[in-house]
Amino acid sequence: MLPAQHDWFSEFYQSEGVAISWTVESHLAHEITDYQTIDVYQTTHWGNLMVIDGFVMLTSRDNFLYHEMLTHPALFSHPNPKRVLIIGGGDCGTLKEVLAHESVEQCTQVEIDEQVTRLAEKFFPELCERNDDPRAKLLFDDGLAHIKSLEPGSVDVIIIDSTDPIGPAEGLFGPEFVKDCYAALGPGGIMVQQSESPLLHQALIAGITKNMREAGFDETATLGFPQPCYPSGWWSATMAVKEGGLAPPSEARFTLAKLTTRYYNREVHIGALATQLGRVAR
Ligand code: AG3
Repeated sequence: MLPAQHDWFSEFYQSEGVAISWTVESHLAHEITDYQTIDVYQTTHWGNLMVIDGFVMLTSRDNFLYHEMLTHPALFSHPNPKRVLIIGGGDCGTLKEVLAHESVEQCTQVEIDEQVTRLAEKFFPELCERNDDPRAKLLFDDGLAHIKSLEPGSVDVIIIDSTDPIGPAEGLFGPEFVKDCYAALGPGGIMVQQSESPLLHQALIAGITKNMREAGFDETATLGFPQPCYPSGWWSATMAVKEGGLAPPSEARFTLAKLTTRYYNREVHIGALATQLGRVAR
């Protein structure tokens, strides 16, 4: 039962004429950093809610969908992912999923805003459980500059877990960054990028796909998945492979990985590829 009087947080997604709201118990944090404004709310039904510049980043209740779908299809598309790079991802939910793969020897996370991680440690501790894993390296730096500093061919999988393509994340959606990712990846390397809503952002998805093709990637695929807390409730990840194809894992490989996921599994992976969202977007 809701109290008669309650406060609401709303994300107003003006450009699409839609908003989504949560009833909130309290406003846990409000920080203005060098990059953005971060708020955390305690909601009545969705656990904690993190908001950056008015846009919802995650809730305790449904973030597993996004983090699992951004991570596992990409890692399983590589034959033996050892060196993983996360650009953004400050709440550490993606890092946690990456480290569930035993093949991974090193996972570097490059988040521009340290405060995102500090607030995640405080208000989303379940996502930060693996931050002390010896394979994890947390850097607070500019991802655009970091990628340029890498040895060519030194990474197996790059995951771009960013905000919307405005503000500090804008360059992460541009052609130059995609070319830099291509150079940093070894043969068979995979890049995956959170690519917004298949319903609302088809032009953006088409642009990401075009950038990937033009950078030299052999194959691309856009995987859709539900994400109730984001505009339209339907979200996507766009993957690309440097030399090779984007096949789901064999049953044997999936079973051997012993993942404890809540949404992702091999059939979901196959189904997400079958939706051919990339083709719809083009
Ligand atoms: N990734 C944010 C996706 C953008 C959400 N957009 C919006 N609410 N308008 C968040 C990072 C989670 N690890």
